Amino acid sequence: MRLQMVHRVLDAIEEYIYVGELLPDDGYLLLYQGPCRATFLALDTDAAAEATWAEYVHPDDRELFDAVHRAARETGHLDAQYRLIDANGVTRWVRDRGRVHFESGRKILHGSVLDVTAVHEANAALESARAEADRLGRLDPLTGVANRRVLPELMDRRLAAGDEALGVLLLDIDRFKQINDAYGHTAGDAVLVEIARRIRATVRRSDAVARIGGEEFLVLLHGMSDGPVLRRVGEAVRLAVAAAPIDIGPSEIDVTVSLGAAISGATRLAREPLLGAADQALYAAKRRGRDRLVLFSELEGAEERKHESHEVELARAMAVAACAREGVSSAHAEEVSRHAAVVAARLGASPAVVARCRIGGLVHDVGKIAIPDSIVLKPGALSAREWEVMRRHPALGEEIVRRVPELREVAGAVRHHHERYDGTGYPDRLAGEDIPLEARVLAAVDAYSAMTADGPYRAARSHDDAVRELREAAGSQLDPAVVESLIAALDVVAA
Ligand code: GH3
Ligand code: MG
Ligand code: MG
Repeated sequence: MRLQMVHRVLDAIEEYIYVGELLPDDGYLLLYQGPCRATFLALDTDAAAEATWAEYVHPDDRELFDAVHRAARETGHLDAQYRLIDANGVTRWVRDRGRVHFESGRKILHGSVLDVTAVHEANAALESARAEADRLGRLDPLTGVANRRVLPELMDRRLAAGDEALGVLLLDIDRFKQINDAYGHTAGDAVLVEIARRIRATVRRSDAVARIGGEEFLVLLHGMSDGPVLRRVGEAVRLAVAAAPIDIGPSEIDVTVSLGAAISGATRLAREPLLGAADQALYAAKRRGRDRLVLFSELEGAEERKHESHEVELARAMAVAACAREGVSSAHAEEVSRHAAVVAARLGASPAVVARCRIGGLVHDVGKIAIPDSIVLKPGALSAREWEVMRRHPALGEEIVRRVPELREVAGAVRHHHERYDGTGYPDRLAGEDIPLEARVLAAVDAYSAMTADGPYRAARSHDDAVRELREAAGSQLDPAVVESLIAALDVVAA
C-alpha cells in the first residue's frame, strides 16, 4: 500500500528515480526503477525494465557516461549531463544525479534523472545570440564593414601570419564636409555606404575592409609583393569611386577619395609605424590636390616641404593682417608656427596634429583683430576690466577661424592656447590632456617666443633664462612633456 503511494508520487514528478548496485568490474544491476523510466526511453513499462540504460545514451556521450559512473564508485557522487536517445529517436539532454551508499560492502546508487533539454536549448540560443552580438559589435552599423575596434587585432594577426607582405590603404573621402553641408547628413551617409560597397567590390574577399573614422576607411591587402602591385589595387579602388557618380536619391553626385598606401615589406613595419606611414602618404595625397593615391615609399621629405599648402598660405595671410594692425612684424607668428610643428613632430604627434600646430602657430592670436584698438594698442598696463576684454581673444579667434573652411580644423588650437595645464587658464579652464595637444604645444612655444622677443617695455630674455622659466612653468602652466620636447628642439636649433 505504501509502496503504491510512493509509486504514485514518483509518477507525478517528472524525474526518473532509480536505485542500482555498482558491481565489481564496472558491472551494474538495476534494483529499482521509477515509472518515468518508460517515458524517458519511450518504451512500455516491461520493455523499459528489460532495456539497458547505457545503450540509449548518445554515442558521443557514452565515454563520459562510463567515466562518471566509474568515478562515482570512488567519490560516492554522481552528477552528469548527457544526451539520451529514446526508442523513437528523440534526443533529449538529461541531468543524472546520484549518491552511493555503502551497505555492507555493496555500493548502492540512489539516483534521479531530469530532462534538462529546455535549459540546454536556452543556453545554446543565448550562446549564439552572444556570438551574433559580438559579431555585430565588430561591424560598423552604417556600412556593414568592420569597425575600428577590430583593427589592432586584425592587423597584428596578419602581420604575425608571416612571410607575405601586408599592404595598407588608408582612404579619406575628399571634401566630405561639403557633401554633408550641401546635401545633408542622410545623403552623406548614403555616400559612405556606397563607397564602402565599392571598396568591398574592388578588393578580394580575403582582404579586410574597415571604417576607422567618420569618412575614413582602411583596407588590409595581403600578399602585396611590391609597390606597383599595391598601387594597382589602390588605383582600382580610387577609380571605383571616381568613375561613376553616386546616387543619393534625388540626385547623383561625383565623389572622389584620396588614398595613402604603405607596405610592411622587407623592413617588417609593425602596426603603428605602418599606419603612420599610410597616414603620411594620405596627407601628401590631400596636399597634392586630392583624388589620388600616394605611396609612402614615394614620399620625399624635401618635396613635401617645398610647396606650402594652401592652408598655410591662407593662415600666413591672416597672420600678416593681424600683425600689421598691431604694428608688429609677423616674425613671432612664423616662429611659433615653425617651433610648434617641430615640437609636435618630436612628440610623435600625427601629421594632422603637426599640421594644426603649424597653422595654429600662425593664426593663434588672430582674435585680437576683434579687440578694440584702445586695448590692443594701449601703451601702458591694462586694467582689470581691459584684461577681461583681452582674454576674449582666443574665443574670438576661434570664431574667425571657424568661418574659413580650410582653417576650421585649427579652431580648437586657437580657442585653447591660453588654457593652463593645471586647469586655471581660459576660456574653458580645461586641464591636462583635456586641452588639445596642439593647444598645449602652442601655449609652450608662444610663452618661449614671447620671453625671448623684445617687447615694447622690456628687453628680450636670454635663451637660458627662458628655458629656466619654461621648466618652472612645467606642470602648472605648461604640459611637462611638451616643455621637454620644446627644450630639446631648441637645443637642436641652437646647436
Ligand atoms: P578633406 O578632403 O580634407 O578630407 O575634406 P573633408 O571635408 O572630408 O574633411 P574632413 O576629413 O575633416 O571631414 C570629415 C567630415 O566627415 C566631418 C563630418 O561632418 C563628416 N562625417 C564624419 N562622420 C560622418 C557620418 O557618419 N556621416 C556623415 N554624413 N558625415 C560624417
Ligand atoms: Mg577625414
Ligand atoms: Mg575627408
